Order: sequence, then C-alpha cells, then structure tokens
Amino acid sequence: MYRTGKSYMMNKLAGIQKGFELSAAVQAKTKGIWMWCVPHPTMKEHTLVLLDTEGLGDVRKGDKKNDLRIFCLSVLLSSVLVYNSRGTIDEDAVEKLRYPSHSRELAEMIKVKSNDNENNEGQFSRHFPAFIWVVRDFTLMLELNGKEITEDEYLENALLLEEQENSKIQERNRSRDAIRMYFNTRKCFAFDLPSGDKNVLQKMDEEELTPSFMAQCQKFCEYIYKNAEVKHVDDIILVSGEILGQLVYKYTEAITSSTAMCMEDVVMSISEMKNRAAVREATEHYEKMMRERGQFPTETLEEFIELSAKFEEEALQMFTDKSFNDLELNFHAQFMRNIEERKKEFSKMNEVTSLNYCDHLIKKYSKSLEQALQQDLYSKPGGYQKFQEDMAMIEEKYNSEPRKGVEVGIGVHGRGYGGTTSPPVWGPGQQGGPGSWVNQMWAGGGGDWHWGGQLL
Ligand SMILES: Nc1nc2c(ncn2[C@@H]2O[C@H](COP(=O)(O)OP(=O)(O)O)[C@@H](O)[C@H]2O)c(=O)[nH]1
Ligand SMILES: [Mg+2]
Repeated sequence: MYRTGKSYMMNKLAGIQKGFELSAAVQAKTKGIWMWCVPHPTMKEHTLVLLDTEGLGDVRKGDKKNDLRIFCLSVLLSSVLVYNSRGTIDEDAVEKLRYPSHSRELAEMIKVKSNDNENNEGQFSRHFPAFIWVVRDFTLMLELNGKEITEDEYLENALLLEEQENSKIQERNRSRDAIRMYFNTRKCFAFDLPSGDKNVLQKMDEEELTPSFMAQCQKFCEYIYKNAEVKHVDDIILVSGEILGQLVYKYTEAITSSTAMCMEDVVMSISEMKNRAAVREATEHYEKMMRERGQFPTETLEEFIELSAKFEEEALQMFTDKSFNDLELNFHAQFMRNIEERKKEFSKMNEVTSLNYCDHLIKKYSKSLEQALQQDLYSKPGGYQKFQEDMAMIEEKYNSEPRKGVEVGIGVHGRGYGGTTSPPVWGPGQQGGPGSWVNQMWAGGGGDWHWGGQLL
C-alpha cells in the first residue's frame, strides 16, 4: 500500500542502509518496480531478488490499470508477496487489494492454459506466491474475544467473510475470498511504531528506533530468508537469473500489448529456450573436447571412433542434464543431428590432416630423389638399381614415422606407374617415365594416385 515503509523494509531484507530510495515526503519515490539483487544471506549460491513496487491506491495516479499491472508482475515474478498496510487490517486495507485481486480483471491478464476460455481461478494459486501481510504501526492488542491470538490468527480473522448482505460488504467479501483463493500460504507480521518522534521516523536511524520494532524487523527478515522458496514457474521451471530476465521480458511484453499472459505458453517458451541452450551447450562441449583432447591425425580409425564416442557420451549426458520438458524429443533429435554433423567434420579433418602430413613426409624424404631425377642421374647404367634403392630408403623412412593417421599406407606405388604390383618399365635414357609419376605424386596427393593401396 501507498507510503507504508515498503522501501525501508526492502532495504532491511537486502541488508543495506540505502538501496531502494525512501521518501519522507508525501509523494512516493518508488515508481513501477525496482529490483535489487544480493547474495542470499543464508542460502549459499542463491541470490535474493527483491522487488520494490510503488504502492497500490496512490490517489495521485488515479490509474487503477497501473496498479493491476504492478500487482500482476509482482505476483508472477516473486515467490513471496509482502503486502503492507498501516495501523490495522481494516476495511480500507482489504479494499485496496480489491481491484488487483478482483478476479475478472486479473483473469483477463493471466491465463493458466492457452485454450482456457473460462479460466479456472482456483488454478491461479499454482502460479501465485506465498502471501505475507505486514501491518506497520500496529496499535491494537492481539486479542479476540478476550483471548490472546497470534498475528496469523489476526489475519485469518480479518479475512473471514462478513455476514451482512449489503453490496459494499459483498464486494469486500469477494476481495477476502480472492485473497484466500489465490494465496494458499498466508502469514502476518505486525510491527510496532518504530518511534513516537516524527523526526526519527523520517530518518529511521537504527539507534533511535524502539527495540521491539528492531526485533520484529529481525524476525521478519529471518522468516523470509528461511521460508521464501526458490522461485519456480508452474512448479517445474526453476527461475535462474537468465530465466528471470526472460520472464520479465515476456510478462511486460504481454502487459504492454494488452494480451493475456498464458502460463502454459510461458512454460513452453521457457522450456524451448532451455532446450535450445542444452542443444547448443552440449554440441559446443563435444566440439571443444574433440579440439582440445584429440590429437589429429589419430593413428587409426578405431582411435578416432573411440575418441569421438567418449565425448559424444559426455555431450549426451550434458544435454540430458540440461534439457527440460522435451516431451516429443525434438531437441534430442536436433542434438543427435548436430553431433553427427560435427563428427563427420572432425572425421574429414582427421583424414585431411593425415593426408597433408603424409604428403609433407613424402616431399621431405623424396627431395634428393627428385633432384636426381631432374638431373637425369638415374639414366645411366646401374641407374635403375640405384633408383630402387633410393625408393626403398624413402619407403623405410616414411614407414618409420609415427602418427601418419588414417590415410597412411605402406607403399609408395602410384597407379600411373604401372599399377601397384608391376615393376617400372623404363630404363636408362628413357624420358618422362618415372619423372612424370613421381612429380605428379609428389605434387598432388590427390586425384587417383594410390599411396600404399589407399586412394589419395
Ligand atoms: N510510521 C512509520 N514510518 C516508517 C516506517 N518505516 C519507514 N518509515 C518512514 O516512512 C517514510 C516512507 O517510507 P518508504 O519506505 O519510502 O515508504 P514506501 O512508499 O511504502 O516505500 C520514510 O520517511 C520512512 O523513514 C514505519 O514502520 N512506520
Ligand atoms: Mg517505496
């Protein structure tokens, strides 16, 4: 409610003196919804997200639609909604909740299912947070019919329906009904006046506030830290920072375009977002691991298959952990297609690397043979013998090199040179024969040349 010390209490929860701006003036400072995130004081690795809203029923605004929008956003984004009123839980305070919690308008804004034309309001409670009514400057005794009651009993009593049947009372009864229907979990905290001194109230210096008020603040904060649950959408989607951002975007988009927010659609689109991320991250994991851990070319095809299988498995595990609500397994199928594609790319790369490396080795060891050919050194008596010896040497050196990969063979016979089995049919003084195939083979590494029986 308007000007009730909400921002002050939000700062208390955040454990900061100044965060959300307070105003001692009549005009409220807080407009719209302000968000503050702090590490959760008691739950490790959790963030406490505080949303400070402008008050409902600010007479200056005169825009009830605005109140409804703020109420909707607060309800859908939070796991605990704290409603402030001053003095008592009186008709006025219940009345202020009337408009936003009035089922017709709210039902127009929030739909539970996309094909739900006659919204079942009872289902709303699934999407509504726990409700805490905080009464500030509480001046009454917690007593009912002469018996002491708790703050919670006080709230429940205030929410009991009145029996008279005039229209005003009926309207108030509907508000009470709505509060009880939407908010299954309810709690009440009544705070004493922090100080009798107006100046102190404006500054709220802790040393000057009454011990009872300070103790109540502490009790309230501890309750929230302990009981405010991790926010979920529809009980299934845990709201991380990223998802909170998506939700804010989706809800405000729906609100500003005056279309209803359909919770079923929200769940669907968040699931899709999570699944897309699961596919992307798992595929990236496979790629990253293959790049970092793989030594290409692998010695054998089996080695490549084993390596890939290891990271395929890891990636699948990652996808399974991160994917969500992928009922028709569409995202799973996409993930499998991605992995198959990447695997093919790595396999191709493995072959090409092997090919290039073999090519490099051939070039390296055949340099002197090539020179001899160019200088016609084999075209003399005994030249053929020498050529064969030099070739055998090259072959030996080549074969002794490790990690040549999947494209390696064990021979150096080119098809253009009489096939893989026939001896060379050229002799001293013959032009072109060996020179041409050697040159082609050295230069190419492609086409239809064979290297050890495998197509290069
Ligand atoms: N009487 C009273 N004043 C308070 C209390 N808490 C804060 N204030 C003061 O009330 C004024 C408005 O507080 P603020 O937190 O801005 O109210 P908001 O408009 O509800 O956010 C400030 O001067 C606060 O110091 C309280 O429990 N009782
Ligand atoms: Mg405020």
